[in-house]
Amino acid sequence: MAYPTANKKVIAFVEESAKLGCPDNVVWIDGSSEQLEQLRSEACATGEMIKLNQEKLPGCYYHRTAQNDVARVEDRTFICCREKENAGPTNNWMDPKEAYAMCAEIARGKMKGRTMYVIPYSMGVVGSPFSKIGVEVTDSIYVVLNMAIMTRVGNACFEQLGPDGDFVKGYHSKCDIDPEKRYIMHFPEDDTIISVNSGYGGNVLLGKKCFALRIASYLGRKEGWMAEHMLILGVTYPDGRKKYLAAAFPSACGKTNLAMLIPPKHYRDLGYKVECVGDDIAWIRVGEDGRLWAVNPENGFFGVAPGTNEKSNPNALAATRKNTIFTNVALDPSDNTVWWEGLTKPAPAHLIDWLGNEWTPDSGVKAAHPNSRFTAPAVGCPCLSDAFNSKEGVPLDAIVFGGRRATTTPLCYQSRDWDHGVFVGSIMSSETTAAATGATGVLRHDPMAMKPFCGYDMGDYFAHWIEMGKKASNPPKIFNVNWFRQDENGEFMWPGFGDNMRVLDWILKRCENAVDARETAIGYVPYAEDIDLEDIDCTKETLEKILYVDKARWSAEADEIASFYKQFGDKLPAELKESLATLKKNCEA
Ligand code: GTP
Ligand code: SPV
Ligand code: MN
Repeated sequence: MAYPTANKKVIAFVEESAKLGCPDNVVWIDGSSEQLEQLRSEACATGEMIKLNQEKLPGCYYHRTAQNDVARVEDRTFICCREKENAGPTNNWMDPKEAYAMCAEIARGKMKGRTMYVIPYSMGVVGSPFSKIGVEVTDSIYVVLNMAIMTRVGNACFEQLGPDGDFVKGYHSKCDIDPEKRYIMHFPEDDTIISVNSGYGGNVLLGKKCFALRIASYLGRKEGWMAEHMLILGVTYPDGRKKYLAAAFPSACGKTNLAMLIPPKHYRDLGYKVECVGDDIAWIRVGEDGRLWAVNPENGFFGVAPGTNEKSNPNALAATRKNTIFTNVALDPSDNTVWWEGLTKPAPAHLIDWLGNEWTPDSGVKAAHPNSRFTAPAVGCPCLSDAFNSKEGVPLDAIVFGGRRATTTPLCYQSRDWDHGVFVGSIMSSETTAAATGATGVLRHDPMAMKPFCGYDMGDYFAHWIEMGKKASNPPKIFNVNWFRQDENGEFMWPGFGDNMRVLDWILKRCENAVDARETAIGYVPYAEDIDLEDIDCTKETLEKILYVDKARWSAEADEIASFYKQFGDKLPAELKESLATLKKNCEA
């Protein structure tokens, strides 16, 4: 057959993949709207997707995954490098030979009766020196349509690749959606990903977590840049100045919401504006000016649906009103639209839940799965930054870490310097969420929000962060935030969402030395009077409580960190050991 590329490595990969999966047909995705429209009709004909109300939700579709396949499977996700040691203590590891053989056995012949689609895609603007090309083969139309939203798909990627360019190979097969044979395997030394027996987001949209974080973090260390689980946002000041920050929060801990925040009214009236560059992933490198520059390699948002509404995140909601795929939310049969918990109050009287069952507010179960998602094109987001398509990205003034902590971690604090900032990122803990399978609400260490996504030894990753700080002559300032402090009744003490602007404001003022701070055992903490409280549902007393640094708690935290750090052995950078010793000492002083 005639191929849309002369790249022999691509052709060999596709031929090999077809030999393994034995599909009835092979279809090359060219990125044209005709071809995608054809696939949408096909998916609707088989029931794989449902076309929603095209007047209210033009271009929108609905999909349900299998009941056992609703989130990332961290226990079945592996880094398959030749030396076990290089995967580090926080990753699952399998010998690559063994992993290839196991996957081949599982996937062999499983595309029989199906079509194999070949998706050429670019992570980052096609043609940018910082972008990278991937080719994913898949037996799922749902994956093709999602990839066409989340990445830049089409023949332009082959042009970019040329006759002998290298790319990241991704093999995805739904196989039988057998949870016992579900594996998400990464071969960083071979630029290869294999995903079998799943049809859910992060497990199968291989450009996202698998490539843009796990493989890319490995490449970044080799090539001197960073791939991070971070949103990127820009703040425009009344005088027209623009500042950018990137923030790493674990899955379902507020990245999409912060990236698209709408400032409180009095900020808007003054002319403040927040713009979204990215909501999940940042690729960061040192610019010629010695600053860190960030691009968002994605082209869409794979966002958490529950809790998204006109008040919490109108920008995300607006993005989902057109050309969006909804996964595992509820259907409203009265007008063929979608619903999820928190969208409207009260809930509609009758729905079809994410499992396909009749649902009423008295059903006693959630109508939408807690990890139900929307896949929305970035261009649909009203606050999308002009810098979204910029090849060089944006220069970072601040990096912000943050987790879901009911206690201990204050609303905000600043690290003393870059190395201490790396320490602050490395000691992140957060309560688990529905974004991954397993229990939710369990506190666990999640350094830089990368525990599930670092493609190599986390100790080496910390060292790479320290190294990047040395390479950048003018690196961003590093902060930590916590929107999730709870009172005795388990209620959130900080209103969050748009009001987080007040904390961003303090952070950016700190970056220009425009506001003072209190030096504490853990770093610089805001004085309560420096956090804007105009028109907010939070008293100064509450603010003081969530800014308080409890030395006894932090002393216990330091002991906990020491035992977490043990597993990294010699790989733990001396700078982090020192910061830990300082923390312990400060807490005892
Ligand atoms: P992933 O897409 O999984 O990486 O998640 P994310 O980090 O983008 O999280 P997202 O913004 O989708 O928010 C996840 C959940 O946190 C939602 O239920 C939000 O309602 C909630 N949330 C986000 N921001 C805040 C906040 O400032 N305060 C509180 N209390 N909840 C928040
Ligand atoms: C996350 O879990 O951090 C996500 C969703 O962004 S997924 O693509 O499934 O990983
Ligand atoms: Mn994420």
